[in-house]
Amino acid sequence: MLNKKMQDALNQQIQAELSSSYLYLSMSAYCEAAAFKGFGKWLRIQANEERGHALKLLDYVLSRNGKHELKVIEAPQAEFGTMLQVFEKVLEHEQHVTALVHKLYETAHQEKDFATLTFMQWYVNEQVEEEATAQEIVDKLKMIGDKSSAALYLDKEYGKRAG
Ligand code: OFO
Repeated sequence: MLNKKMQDALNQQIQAELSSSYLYLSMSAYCEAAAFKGFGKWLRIQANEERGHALKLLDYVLSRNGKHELKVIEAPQAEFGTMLQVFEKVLEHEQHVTALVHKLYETAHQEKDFATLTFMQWYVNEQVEEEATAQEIVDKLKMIGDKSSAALYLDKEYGKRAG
């Protein structure tokens, strides 16, 4: 059974993951509307992944006989600027999520909740991968500068992401 502190922290993280999903869905729509369909698709898949992260946490809370508490999800912004600015925002957001995941991991450690500690390891690893991927896209977009043909090539490449 989860203690109250751990349960609250996990419910808070469900909200953070759903907020990420909502933010990426907004970014996806923004890219689509700006004719960057590949980045739009990439971000739509990312939005679905974040929702998956939230569901995994929810299932975990339930499996530990905890009480779920779904919180309000604020509306995300709708305008993001250039593609570089879009992905700089993705990177910044992932760094923020990493800090939240680490905080949750730390709480599990303090509470000596070893099951949650083990469960959260997956999220710690996932964040390493997600930050690296976002950083790579930012680096490539910086590299191409304002060459629109290169931007379209990258858009096509990232649009190959499979769900
Ligand atoms: Fe990339 O945020 Fe989920 O964990």
